[in-house]
Amino acid sequence: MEDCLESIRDQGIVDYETVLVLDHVEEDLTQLLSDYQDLNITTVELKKPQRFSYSYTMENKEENIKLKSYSGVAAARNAGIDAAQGDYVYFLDSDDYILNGTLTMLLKEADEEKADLVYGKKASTWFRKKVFLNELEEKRLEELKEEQDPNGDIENETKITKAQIEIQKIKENFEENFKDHYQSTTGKPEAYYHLFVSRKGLANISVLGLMFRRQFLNDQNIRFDEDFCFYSDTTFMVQALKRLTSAFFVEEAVYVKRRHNDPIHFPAISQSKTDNRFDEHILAYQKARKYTNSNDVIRQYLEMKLITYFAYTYAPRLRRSENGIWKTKRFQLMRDLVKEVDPERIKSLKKYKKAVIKALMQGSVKRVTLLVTLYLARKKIKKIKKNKRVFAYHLYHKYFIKLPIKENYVMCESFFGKSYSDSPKYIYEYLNKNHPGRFKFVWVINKKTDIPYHPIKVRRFSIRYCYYLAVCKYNVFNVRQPEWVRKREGNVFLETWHGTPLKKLVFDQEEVMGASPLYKAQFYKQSRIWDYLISANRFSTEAFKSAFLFDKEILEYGYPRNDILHSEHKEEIAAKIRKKLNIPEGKKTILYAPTWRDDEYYGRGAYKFALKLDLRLLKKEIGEDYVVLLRTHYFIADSLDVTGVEDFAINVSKYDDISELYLVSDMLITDYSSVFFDFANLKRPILFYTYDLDKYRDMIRGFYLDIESDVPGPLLYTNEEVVDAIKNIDEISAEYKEKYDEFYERFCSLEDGHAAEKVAKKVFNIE
Ligand code: C2G
Repeated sequence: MEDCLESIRDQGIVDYETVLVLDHVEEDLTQLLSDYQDLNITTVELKKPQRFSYSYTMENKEENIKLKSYSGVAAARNAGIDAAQGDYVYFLDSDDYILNGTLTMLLKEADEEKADLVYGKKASTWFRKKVFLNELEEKRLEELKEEQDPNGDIENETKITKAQIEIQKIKENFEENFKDHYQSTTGKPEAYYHLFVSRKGLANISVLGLMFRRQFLNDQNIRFDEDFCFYSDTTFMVQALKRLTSAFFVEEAVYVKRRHNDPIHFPAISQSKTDNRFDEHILAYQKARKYTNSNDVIRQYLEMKLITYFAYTYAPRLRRSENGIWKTKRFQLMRDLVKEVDPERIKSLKKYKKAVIKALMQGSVKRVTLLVTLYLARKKIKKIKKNKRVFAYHLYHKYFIKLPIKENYVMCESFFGKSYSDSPKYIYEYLNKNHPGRFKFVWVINKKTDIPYHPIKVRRFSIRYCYYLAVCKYNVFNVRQPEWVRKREGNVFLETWHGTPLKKLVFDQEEVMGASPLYKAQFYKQSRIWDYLISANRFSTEAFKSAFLFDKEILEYGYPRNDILHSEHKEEIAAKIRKKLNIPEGKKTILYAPTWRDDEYYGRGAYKFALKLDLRLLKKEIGEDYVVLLRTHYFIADSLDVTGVEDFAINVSKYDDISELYLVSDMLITDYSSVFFDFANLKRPILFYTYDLDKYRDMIRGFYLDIESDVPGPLLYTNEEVVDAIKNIDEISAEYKEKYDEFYERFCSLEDGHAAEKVAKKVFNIE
């Protein structure tokens, strides 16, 4: 809401009013209203009943309409129009905002042209204003670079042509049907295209980003239909588009629609779940159609939208549906509606669409089902050809999941099959060492790796992987399972997770800047199958509860992966690893292990990383005494370049188990990675190279701790500071001694080298 109000303030316009419509707001708004006094706010309160009734059905329409009058988005907007006193009305939802200059530009155009409607562009984002503007600026700079590139592509031109062709078609239709009227409809075909034709489905037809002349809405008596929850803009826009005499598009005026990344706590209206969306959709279609006549271009496009809806949304649903209503009442209703469609329109359809609509008109549920089955099968085959994994998923769902569960089979996976490492490794080794033969193991591993105790090895997403995923009783993993994994009766899913969190996780993150904006919704679904979750300390337990909305058993036992750091053989193990890595005798070792940046990626799971540590400088300054082990996060796709400093920097990014690397490291440098919580078990010095702290903390993630006061080492911002700190490491250790001890007590004191044992006993039912 602050982004919204501030974006109004930043417009720099003087003569305006803000009508704030309160739809049963329970919070006290006194402070907010006083903070934004300069916005000339008038508040309008909607009265009872409390909420929009979602129980609307075609059957008992009358009764429901009475129930839900004066609440919901349609009622709110109507109340806003009624209360408004200015010349123009602009609708702004409280979770959205507008870019600077938007209202000024729209107003100028409206005044100059005496227009009924002026409208701008609609941008869509997952982010709050600060982040969005920052992104926009970065994009602009990127585009500037491209413009200067003589090989830059000319793709945009073809896009414009497509829109122009459509607009031309609409113009011709206008000329044909409304010759006399056409002179006075400046900008109307363009508005038809932008605001109606090009909007996918009826739900995307919207008044956001549009500025109407208030007199026009009042003269024509155009209001939002309060029967609707999801589709109230459809009939409004059909009426407005038909009746307006002029419309103007201002490209630079931008309305920013903020998408909701957390449908669990803050669903957008479009994300709310209801069974009745079909009824609303159809009613919106019917009502909108009533406002058009047979030769109307809008009717033409409305009918096309109905046909598309039937072919690609309704028919697949009909096929899957076990609910009689889809095959009887609703099917009949669709049939009646399609029968009214101009036959010429149906003649012009292509293959699948034409066939399926004909089958509908004949009233044959069977034939529609057959056609859609064939259509979907063709689509699936195409998908399989493109991506073999789809076949494996298909087998999983269709066959493997129906096979009996293998009671003593355990599937283990670490970091998406990228390595043999982390807590799953240590639980696996504990079980094999102490209960040989009791379980059979399957390891998910995507590369050639030696794994002791001869497990079955499978590649992630292969057919064998899908098979074992379906039949293994136990599943031990440290990140997430794919969204399509089902929990079967008898399955036990142990999520070990992979670190004590400094950076905020999932539902505690305000923004989701990673490659998958639907992360929160996906995470929620994926984490519902977990039975147990491991935590290394009380702090993590609390964080996981709120971040994962996890309410099952949390095993606060310490991390199995840290057992090795408390092993009595750790010196011998370290000596072996030093040899394996060719660390020169007599040199001390620094491990540099930074985390990933959510906003810099090539695609899902493939993130960019630019090394900001100046290896040449480090080599020059400390190369006599030290070597550096460079270790990127498992998400990083870029490989590090150590040319010229090979004798000083060893790239250990492909080394499987970071816990082993801790053992050979005299010092850790990290940034915001959870690695320091684990490394602290060794009580060795830790430095934080936080060159992008402000951006990372304030824009990208947010932290659970105050990094400036709670971590056991100094924050360093430049290479020179890093060099300096390494040279003075003894003084730093002394300076941080007390803080380190407190830190250890808080985060590491549960670790006693027996976490794997405790977890195994609990989860695998071993006495
Ligand atoms: N890791 C690694 N090398 C790095 C960074 C991380 O091997 N350079 C491994 C460590 O085991 C680490 C784990 O990946 O504990 C998780 O890495 P983080 O950098 O903490 O990032 P993320 O994967 O986002 O994990 O609650 C855990 C974290 O806060 C989230």
